[in-house]
Amino acid sequence: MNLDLFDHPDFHPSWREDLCPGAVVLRGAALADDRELLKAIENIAIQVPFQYRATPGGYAMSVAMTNCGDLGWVTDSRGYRYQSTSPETHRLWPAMPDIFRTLAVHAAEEAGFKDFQPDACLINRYQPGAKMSLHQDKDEEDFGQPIVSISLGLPAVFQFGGMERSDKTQRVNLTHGDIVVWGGPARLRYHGILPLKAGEHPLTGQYRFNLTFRKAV
Ligand SMILES: O=C(O)CCC(=O)C(=O)O
Repeated sequence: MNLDLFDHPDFHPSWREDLCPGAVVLRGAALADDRELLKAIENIAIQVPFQYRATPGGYAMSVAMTNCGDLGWVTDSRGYRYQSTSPETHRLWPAMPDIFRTLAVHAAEEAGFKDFQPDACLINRYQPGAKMSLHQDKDEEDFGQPIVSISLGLPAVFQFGGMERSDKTQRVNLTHGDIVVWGGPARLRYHGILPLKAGEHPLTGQYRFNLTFRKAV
């Protein structure tokens, strides 16, 4: 690993909140990079526009998605999966920008997960009313690697539950620049996002963006 590439002097979460063993919110940890992250999202979306996908059961998702990195997460009638190309353009996903990888690796390390090697970054775009139902991230091969999730734009309520869908959930308010990391004993916890409330953010307008980093293979 090239350490220079991963050096990030501005990485200063303002404080950390532990959700449970293996899960932490690093408040404000992406703030110093917010404009660069948003510019990179815009660039990626020009190459591979956001899409509203359908679950294998045929339900339309309210969150629009695109990807960058070696692999992208997609869903359709054939199931949930990672693939190296966009189903729409049939071309490789755009490369993961260095700033994405650097931030994700730093956040994982700060949360206690050394050597995070993300090969997939799902970019979620929420408009008012969009939500993500409680789910587990289990399409990856190695649950030893954590999940790093960056919030930008409008605030959202993150639901963080247990190992069963029916377990009680914590409600965590996520605002612009927050990073959530979960792995180890928390890696398979259910999580989701409640319907986004309308608002206006100075950098993203009526949207919330989320970057979710994972090692898929
Ligand atoms: O938008 C978020 O903060 C969570 C996204 C998420 O849970 C996912 O992409 O699996």
